[in-house]
Amino acid sequence: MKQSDYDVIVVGAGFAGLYQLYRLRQRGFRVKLYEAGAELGGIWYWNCYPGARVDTHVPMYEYGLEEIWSEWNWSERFPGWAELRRYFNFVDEKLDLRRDIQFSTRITGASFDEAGERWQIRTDQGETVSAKFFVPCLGFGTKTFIPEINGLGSFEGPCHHTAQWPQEGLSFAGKRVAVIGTGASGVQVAQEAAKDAAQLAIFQRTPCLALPMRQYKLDHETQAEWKRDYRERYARRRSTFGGFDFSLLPGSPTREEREAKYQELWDEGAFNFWIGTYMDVLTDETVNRTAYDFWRNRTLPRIKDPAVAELLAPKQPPYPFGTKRPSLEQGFFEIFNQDNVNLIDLNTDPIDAITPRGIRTRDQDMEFDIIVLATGFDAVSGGLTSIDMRDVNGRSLAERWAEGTRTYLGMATSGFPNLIYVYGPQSPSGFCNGPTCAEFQGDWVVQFLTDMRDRGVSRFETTEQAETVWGGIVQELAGRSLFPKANSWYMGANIPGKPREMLNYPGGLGFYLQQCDAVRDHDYEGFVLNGTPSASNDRGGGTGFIVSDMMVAPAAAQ
Ligand code: N01
Repeated sequence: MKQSDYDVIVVGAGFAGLYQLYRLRQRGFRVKLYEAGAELGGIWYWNCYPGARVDTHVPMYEYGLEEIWSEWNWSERFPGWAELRRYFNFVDEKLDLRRDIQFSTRITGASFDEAGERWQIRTDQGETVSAKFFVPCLGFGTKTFIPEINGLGSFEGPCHHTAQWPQEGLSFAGKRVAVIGTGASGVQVAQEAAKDAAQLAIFQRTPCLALPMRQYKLDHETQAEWKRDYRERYARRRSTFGGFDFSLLPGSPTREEREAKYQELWDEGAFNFWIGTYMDVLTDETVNRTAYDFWRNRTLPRIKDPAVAELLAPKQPPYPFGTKRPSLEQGFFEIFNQDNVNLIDLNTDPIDAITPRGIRTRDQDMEFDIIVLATGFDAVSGGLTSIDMRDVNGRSLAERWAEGTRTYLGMATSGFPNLIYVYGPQSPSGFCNGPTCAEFQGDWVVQFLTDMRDRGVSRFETTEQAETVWGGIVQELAGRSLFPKANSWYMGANIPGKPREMLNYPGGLGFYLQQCDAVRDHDYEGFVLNGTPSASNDRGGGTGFIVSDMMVAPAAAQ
């Protein structure tokens, strides 16, 4: 067994982890990053299924670091996974990251050694490494979800979850393909399979209210022109709801104004129609219905068979529009007009079993060559709880969160000193563009760790009281929105037995960062440093927070 010591162990070579490595190294920390995949990219290493592409428009889904963007150009408005991998390699070339990364190594467990005030961190390679600070940057989709379906292991052909796709690829050409699940992954993989599969069966439980992506090619001249505004666009991300260069709109427009705005957002494509719309769409069910009807009226004419159209775009909304994350589609609804594609409604014809040759539902016995499980993730918290991480009393994080997630600022948990995570539960995570959070939340973490070191703090820990206050704010904000009305991964509702709770801070990135900065400005209120509560904790340990009005009224920051 090898033993190595670092100032900081970072986990995950996606946007957040690489940013931590880069910035912490600049501050003089001795950092090592561990990555389970064999290459850079995080989610883009694992999700290499046909059709996988980002659904955030250029130039939002990249670092706002001028040394990177000034020299990098994309080929499309929504780049595919292979181009994203090339981007990560370019970032590595520029920032010289690899020398401090150990690939193909999964962190399996960690415990805090009170005497030495260090984390002891175990890997699946039999190593134990020690670090003063432990910074998991796991993203929201580290832990895949595969439902328990009778006979799943008995299928004789290839059967893969979208996030565990074979690195060498798998062609659908001429094959009989089943896709289970119609979230963002299912929509993308189905669009691709429809092109050349002999037969494609799409198993749908809940319709996906997918929006037109409006993809287009990009040339260098266009991007050179755009780059004149990149500094402002990147700075603007900080004050928006989702970390994009647009945000939710305030106000109560007239019916005509609303329709005109919907049309404008619709034509723009990307996520504009979702989180560039009026805020009241996400808080008022009557208003929400106008957005749903707008979506349905434009979607129905694209599907020829009225029975299929009713399944894909039902008269009654399956959930309030936007409360499950929409996918951005490229001809998704048209594939159902093709002879090689059929839709199976799992509500009326549920899966009975997976068989060696295919899938048996209540009414049909179908043969397939390939089964695709596009069934999503134990999102946001599942990555953290799947590490056997122990608190100072020996209890695992999974046990501690069995009844519900408890965090302070979505970054720290009591009983886990010197642990701070990026893009975690109760931070904007699932509502926020990944690279934006990686940088802005990431900068806060880097400053926090730097302050701890420079102040000689060898042990920091948050308090149960601060967690209670923060968790209350997150759930209170969620209660003002329509998000709790959907069985989404935002609510933990896609995983059987997982507590139903809002897993992401729904007040918007702008407000979130204001809260974090206020905590820093109040001597890290809500933390205990070297055994001494922050001088501000007598304000109540976090009770001084402003409650974001992002979901109820126009935010000043907009
Ligand atoms: O997962 P999902 P995803 N039997 O949880 C169905 C990001 N992403 O991988 O809706 C049958 O959204 C489930 O049905 P239901 C993005 O943030 C981004 O697609 O629960 N079906 C649903 O249809 C996204 O939101 C991109 O009723 C079952 C599907 O499986 C997030 O990842 C691309 C089932 C799961 O959908 C997750 O998306 C891809 C069962 N037992 C993903 N269990 C980009 O473009 C679940 N389902 C950047």
